[in-house]
Amino acid sequence: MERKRGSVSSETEEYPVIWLQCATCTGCSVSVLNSVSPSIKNVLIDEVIPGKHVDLRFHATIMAGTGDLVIERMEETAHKKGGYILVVEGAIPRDGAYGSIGERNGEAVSMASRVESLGKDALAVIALGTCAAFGGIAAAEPNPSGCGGVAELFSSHNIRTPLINIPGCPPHPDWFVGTVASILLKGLPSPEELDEYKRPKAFFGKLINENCPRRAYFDEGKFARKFGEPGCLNELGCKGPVTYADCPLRLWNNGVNWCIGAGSPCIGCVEPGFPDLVSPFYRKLVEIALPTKKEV
Ligand code: FSX
Ligand code: SF4
Repeated sequence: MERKRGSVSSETEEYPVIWLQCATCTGCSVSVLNSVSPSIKNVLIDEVIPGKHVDLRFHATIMAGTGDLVIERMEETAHKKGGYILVVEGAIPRDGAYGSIGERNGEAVSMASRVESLGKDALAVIALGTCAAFGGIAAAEPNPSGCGGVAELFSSHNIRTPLINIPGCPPHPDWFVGTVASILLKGLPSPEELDEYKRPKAFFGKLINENCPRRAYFDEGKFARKFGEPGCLNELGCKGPVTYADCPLRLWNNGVNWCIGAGSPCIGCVEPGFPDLVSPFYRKLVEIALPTKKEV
């Protein structure tokens, strides 16, 4: 008999996903759960791409089960080498005392050990959010827990599983859903489709500054001196000239607005080194030595 769940049939190709939440504020999950088109219900219940379905097997915030049962399910899913996609949300504390996910033989299993063991056998890993991609807020000075991103952990363990970084604090839901849909549709992204920080160029290919609606003010040197004034927000600390993301075109909250539209300077939340390198947020960019800074 044909098995039906949402619009998913027995003919459908299943893509198991294990989603680990490490040192996170859960903002990344909240952002993706607020995806509007498609809605998260459609992503999880229906076929995002005809004939292909995302089978979310483990996600601590939204799964109904708890305890050994869900850990067993996660480990079962991971038995098939290359048979699942791993999503990592949040930074990974090097010191296991700062975070664990489940137990093995009565002993807590550290987040780092989970990401390492699940990461090495995954088909691909998506580091979702700036914390998972580059360390982010969790890795800000003085970083007592030794937090870092997935790439850092992988390079210290020589893990070569394909990695896609989708930074943002939080990331836009479209960046995640669009990346997953593209993997289902045409496989993993080629190296040319990712930038030097493994971010999909489709979403992170252009500087905020290039498409900013205040760009004319920037070119004319008309700067806001106080919040609420018209003008370019450069003097108020805008990091748009060194930040790669499509926020000015995509907007947030289903197209309602975005940071600069609401009068706030861009804080560079998708860039490696956020937040330390782009702090103080409201200090003019030229006064900060940024390794990623481009001449503007
Ligand atoms: Fe970090 Fe994401 Fe910012 Fe929060 O998981 S990218 S602090 S929105 O939740 O990890
Ligand atoms: Fe827009 Fe900021 Fe660039 Fe000014 S500095 S044009 S506000 S992105």
